[in-house]
Amino acid sequence: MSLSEFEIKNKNRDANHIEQKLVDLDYDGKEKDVTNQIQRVCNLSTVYRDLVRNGGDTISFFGGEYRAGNSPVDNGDPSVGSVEAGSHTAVHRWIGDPTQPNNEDMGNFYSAGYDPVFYVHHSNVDRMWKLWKELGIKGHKEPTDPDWLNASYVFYDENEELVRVYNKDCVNIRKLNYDFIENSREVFPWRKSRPARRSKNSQVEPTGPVETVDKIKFPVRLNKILKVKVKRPAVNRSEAEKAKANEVLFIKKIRYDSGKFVKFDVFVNDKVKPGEITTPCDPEYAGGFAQIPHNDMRNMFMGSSARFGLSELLEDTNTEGEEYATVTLVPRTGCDDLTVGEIKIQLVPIVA
Ligand SMILES: [Cu+2]
Repeated sequence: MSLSEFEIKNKNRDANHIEQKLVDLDYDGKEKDVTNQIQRVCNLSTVYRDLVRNGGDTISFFGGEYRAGNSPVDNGDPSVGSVEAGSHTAVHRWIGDPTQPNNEDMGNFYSAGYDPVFYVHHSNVDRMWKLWKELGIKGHKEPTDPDWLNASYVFYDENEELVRVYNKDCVNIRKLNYDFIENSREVFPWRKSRPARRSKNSQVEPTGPVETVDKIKFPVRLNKILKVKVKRPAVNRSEAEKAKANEVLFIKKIRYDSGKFVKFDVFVNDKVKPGEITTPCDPEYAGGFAQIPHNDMRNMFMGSSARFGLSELLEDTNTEGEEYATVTLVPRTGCDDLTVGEIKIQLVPIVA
């Protein structure tokens, strides 16, 4: 029996996600039982979170610095970028076929490029970079480190000639003779999708004592939910102070098996009834850390870190005046042997 064109095209995609199904930009490998309408609202909040709340400075958006000669494990744990760990990885996993041994094609580094949708997806990631730059937010600045600007890659051009392309050549896409045409402001509904402020009436004090982070023996394994109190560098900052620095939660020294899909979620000051926070629309949801596997690096542990912007989250959860933030890490997929080495909150200056 020969396969139809439709079957061939979708052979290595998740069969449950092909027709009439809205993408879940916070996908963790499990289906959420929500209507398309709710999914859309949550997706808009996820894009807002990736581009605004968690992308407040250069490193938070792009990720930390990998230097030549650093090993993948003992590398100073450069952080992952906000879009990369968020909606970008969710789309890879959502399209990849879970019945294939390594979630091919899109769900694995080595095979993602075999699926034509990869190029559409990554073009959109490039577009998100352009949108981030043009939001007019002070900390949204391109990297200026010469090591980064002068890093280069070799490609074949349309005449099959080898050409060397530098990062500095790609910063301004118009120099590359392309652009993304946006029809109207209406194409940015996510700009208005900051999670709604929690009403004070709906909040309850969490039950049971929660340890402060200095009492925790790190590294800690994320085979179950971890809840800790973390001291904040300042409380009730004025608007002028907030304009000078973002308050950022750092989850550092994350060690994970790079042969597996991993995702854990981070909640801050979740004062709602247990089990009530389920969607990215909730203001307590700081975001997730997700990575698709490298098939050829099975059993190899990688080091990484993640950053989550807290300034708006604390406003939206009515907790700006609290000395400690309660940070909850919820393992979703592949976290049985994932460890976290440090959790802290710091002010990150906004470079004008
Ligand atoms: Cu990708």
